[in-house]
Amino acid sequence: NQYDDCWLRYSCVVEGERLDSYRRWCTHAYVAETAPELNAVRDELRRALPELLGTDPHLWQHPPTTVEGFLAIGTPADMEMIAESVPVDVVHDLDDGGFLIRSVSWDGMDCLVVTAPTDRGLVYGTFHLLRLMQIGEPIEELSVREEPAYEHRVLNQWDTPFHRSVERGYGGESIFDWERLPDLRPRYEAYARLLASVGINGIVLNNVNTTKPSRASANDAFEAFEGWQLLESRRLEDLTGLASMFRRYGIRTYLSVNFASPMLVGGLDTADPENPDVRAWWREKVDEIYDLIPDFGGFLVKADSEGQPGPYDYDRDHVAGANAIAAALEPHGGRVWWRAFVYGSHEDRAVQAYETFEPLDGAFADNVTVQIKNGPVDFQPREPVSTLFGAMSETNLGLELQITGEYTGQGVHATYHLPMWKEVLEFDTYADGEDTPVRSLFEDDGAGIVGVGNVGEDHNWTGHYLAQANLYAFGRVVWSPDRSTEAITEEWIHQTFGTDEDVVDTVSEILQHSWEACIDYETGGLGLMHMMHNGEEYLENHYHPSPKEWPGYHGASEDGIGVDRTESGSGYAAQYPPPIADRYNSVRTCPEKYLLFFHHLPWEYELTDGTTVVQRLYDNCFAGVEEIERLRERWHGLDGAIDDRRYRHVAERFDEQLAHAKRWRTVLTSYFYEYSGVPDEQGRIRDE
Ligand code: BDP
Repeated sequence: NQYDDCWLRYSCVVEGERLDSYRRWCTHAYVAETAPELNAVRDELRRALPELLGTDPHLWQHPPTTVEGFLAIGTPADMEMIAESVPVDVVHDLDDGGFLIRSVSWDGMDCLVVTAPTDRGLVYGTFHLLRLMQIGEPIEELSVREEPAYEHRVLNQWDTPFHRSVERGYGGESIFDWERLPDLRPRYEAYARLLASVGINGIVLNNVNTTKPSRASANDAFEAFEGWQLLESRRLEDLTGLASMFRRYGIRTYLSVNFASPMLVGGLDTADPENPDVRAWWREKVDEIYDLIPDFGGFLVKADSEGQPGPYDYDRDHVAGANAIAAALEPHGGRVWWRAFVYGSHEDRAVQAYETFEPLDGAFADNVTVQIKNGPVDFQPREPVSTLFGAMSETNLGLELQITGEYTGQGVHATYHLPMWKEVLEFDTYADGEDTPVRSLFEDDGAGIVGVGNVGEDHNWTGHYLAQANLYAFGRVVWSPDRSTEAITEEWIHQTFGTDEDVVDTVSEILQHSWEACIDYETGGLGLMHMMHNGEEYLENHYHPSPKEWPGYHGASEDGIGVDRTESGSGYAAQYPPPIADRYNSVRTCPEKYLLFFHHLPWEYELTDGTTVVQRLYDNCFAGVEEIERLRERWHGLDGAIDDRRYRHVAERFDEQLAHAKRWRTVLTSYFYEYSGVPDEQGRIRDE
C-alpha cells in the first residue's frame, strides 16, 4: 500500500460466534441509492466487509427476500422498509449528522438498520457500525442513537498551494498536488474517509498564511505563500472535483482567503471593507464560487496578524472586516471564520487578543465565527484557557486546537493531545455563571471546534505512527466531548493495533502519560512556556530548547522566575470572570500547573509541600525524562506483539525523543541554575 490505512484497517477479524453473527447480519446489504453520500457508503462496505467477514458482501437495490438477515442503510424517506421498522419521529428529531442503528425484525428476517434524517448521517452511521465490528462488539441487539455535539467540526489544513509544503506539518509535504488539480489522487479519498469516519464535516484546504509575511518572522522558513491565488477563477474551477469528492463524505470545503484579495485577485486599488467596489467584488467572487461548489462552507481569515493584511490597513476594526466578507457569503449560507490570533500593543502578549476582541462582542454578523486558540499565547504545551471564551457571549465562538505537534515534539516525540484538549474543554469559564465549561460554548448554530491538521504525504500520514491518534481523537472528542479519554484512546488502539490486552494497556498508558511528560521536560511544569528555539531551518523551528531567546515569556531573573499577570503585573488574570480571576490572582489559590504563568516568584519560594520553586522545576525536568525512559521501555515490551514496521518506527522515535528530552532537561536546568545559583538538592545537574 502506498499509505497506511490508519484506524480503517478492518483487519481484526473476530472468530467464532461473533463472526457468525456479523456474517448473518452484514453479508447482505440493502443500501439506498439516492445521494452521492450513499456511493461512499457502498464503497466503504465493499472495502470493509470482505476483511471483517472474510467473504464478499452482496449489495442489494431492494430488500432481500430469501436471506436470514441483512443490513439496511438509508433515510426513512428513501426506504420504505426503514420507515416501517424504526420510529420515524425519533429519526427526524436528530440533528444533521445524527443517526440510529437498530436491530429489528422485518418480514421474518433479522435486520440491522442504519438510518438518519440526512445522508451525511448515513455515512457516520456506517462508519460507526464498522467501528463496532472492528472492536469486536456484539451487534445482535443494537440500539445506538448518536448525534454530534456541535454543528461545525472542521479541519484546518496549513497546506501551502503550489509548493506543497505544510506549515508546521511533520508528516511530509502536502497531500494535495495543487498543480495537477482537477486530477484527483486516490489519497484524497483515503483522507476524506479518515475524516468522515470520525465525524469531521468541514475542511479548510489551505494555510491561514496566504501571502508571505512582510516582516521577518519564523515564517521566513517557508518559501512562498500563494494561497490567495486559489480565488482566481481557473483555480476555483480546478477545485470543484475535489469539493465533490469531499461532499460524498459529508465534508464541506472552505478556503483561507487573504483580506486584500480584492486587490491581489481582483486588481482593485483598495481592500477597504467599506468601499462599495470592494463589497461588490466579494459578492461576485462568492457567487462565482457557489456556482461551482454549491455547498461551499465559507472562508477562514487571518487578518492583521503576523504580516497578513487586514482591516487595520484602512483604519477599520475586525467587525467591519469580517462583516463585509460575511455579507457576501450570507445569501448562500456560507460562513466567515475570523481568527482572534491577533497581536495588540500591550507588552504582555497574553493580554492582547482580549483587548482587541472583547469590546467587539455582539457586533459580528450571525454568519461570522470568531476562532480563538485554546490559550492566550500560542499552542504551548500547556496554557491556561484563553480569557476570550468567557467574555464573548454574544458572538459565535470557535475553538481552535492544534492537532499537529508544533510545540510538543513535532514528528519525533510521542505526545498525545487528547488529555490537553479534555483539560481545555472541561475548564469552567463562568461565561454564564458557574458550570459553563468551555465545551458548552459551541452548541449553538454557528459555533464549532476546529483543529490544525497533522497529515502529509508520508506513508503513515502523520510523521509518527502514534500521532495518528491525535487526528482520530480530535474528531471523536469534537463529536462527543463527554466521551472519556480512556474510551477514545482504546477505540483507536483496537482499530489500529488490535485487541490484544497487553498491546492495548501498553499503548494506552504511553499515550495517556505522554503529554504530562512533555510538559515536564519542555517547561519544568509550573506554567512556564515558550522556551523553544526559533531556528533558521524549518525542522529546527520551535523544536529545540532555547529559553534565553524569549526571556519575556518566562521572566527569569536573579530574584526569581515567572511572569506577574496579576493586578500588580500585566493584569491578564483580571480578564477572567471574578471567581477565576481571584483564584489565579492569589499565589495561594493559583494551581501549581499555572503558578509561574501568573506569578513572578522568588526561586526559593516554598510550595505547599515545602519544596522550593527552583527545586520543583529541577524535579519536574528530571521526572519528565524518566517518564519517557519508562514509556520507551514499555514500548520495547511490544516487540513481536505488533508488526515490525510500526514497532521499529516507534522504537526509533523513542530513542530520538529520549535524547532530545535529555537535551531539554540539560538546557532548562542549567538555565534555572544560572539565574538562581541554587544547586539541585540531589546534585543531578553537574552529573550530565
Ligand atoms: C504559530 C505558528 C505559525 C502560524 C501561527 C498562526 O508558529 O506558523 O502561522 O501560529 O496560528 O503558532 O497563525
